[in-house]
Amino acid sequence: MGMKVYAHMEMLRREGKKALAVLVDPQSVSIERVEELLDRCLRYGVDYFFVGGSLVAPDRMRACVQALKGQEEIPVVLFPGSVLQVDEGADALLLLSVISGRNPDLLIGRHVEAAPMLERMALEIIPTGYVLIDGGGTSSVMYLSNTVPLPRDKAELAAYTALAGQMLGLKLIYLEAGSGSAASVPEDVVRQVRRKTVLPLIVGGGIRTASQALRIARAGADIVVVGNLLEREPEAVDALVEVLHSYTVSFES
Ligand code: 1GP
Repeated sequence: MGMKVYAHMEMLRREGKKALAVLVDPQSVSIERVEELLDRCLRYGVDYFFVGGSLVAPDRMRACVQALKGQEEIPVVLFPGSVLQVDEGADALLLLSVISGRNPDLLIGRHVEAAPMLERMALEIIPTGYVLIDGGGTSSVMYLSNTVPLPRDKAELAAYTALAGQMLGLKLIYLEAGSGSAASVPEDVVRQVRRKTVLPLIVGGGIRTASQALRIARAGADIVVVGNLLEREPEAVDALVEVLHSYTVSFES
């Protein structure tokens, strides 16, 4: 892909197209497995690789990014669970601010710590408003971020949180129910965030079927993310790509 990652995301948004990102957690998959999954994702036409996790050692991060960068078709985007997960070999970095929470470290503290390192890297930096929505149960991200997710039935709160992020100059909104969550982000939350903001919108956590992905896309997500599904049932990813790529109606959102 010759285009910068964010320009590509904006283009999707403008044209009403939908995309699938697969999240690879370098701590939970071996390099041999990453290579196997990479082949599969190329065949299926996956749009982005997101790489990161709650707890990832830097050497595993590096090896995984290197393996995924063995091709040039699918951009590799860092989705870091910590400053230790920043790797120069990727194409872009989602610089996450957990705007659903009130932990100053995740709103500005870690960003300051990372700034001298990021300054020297050629990574494309995409400032991202990360909004945690209750997915049922305690997710790793909830525990590690030391924040309380937004309640599932408070779509308006999520919408104004995202709007405030947009007003602050963030470039992307990421609605997260948590990896492996029992329930994905409710469609009403996606819909209201979509209506209130103009930014590209990513939704992930607990998505397991093509029909679920389609409903979330129809509610206004531009990019749907799956992690567990790729690891546990990789052949199912094909149907998600298919359903999202054949989505054509652009003005429902
Ligand atoms: C990405 O955390 C998600 O936002 C991935 O969640 O592993 O449940 O697909 P799953």
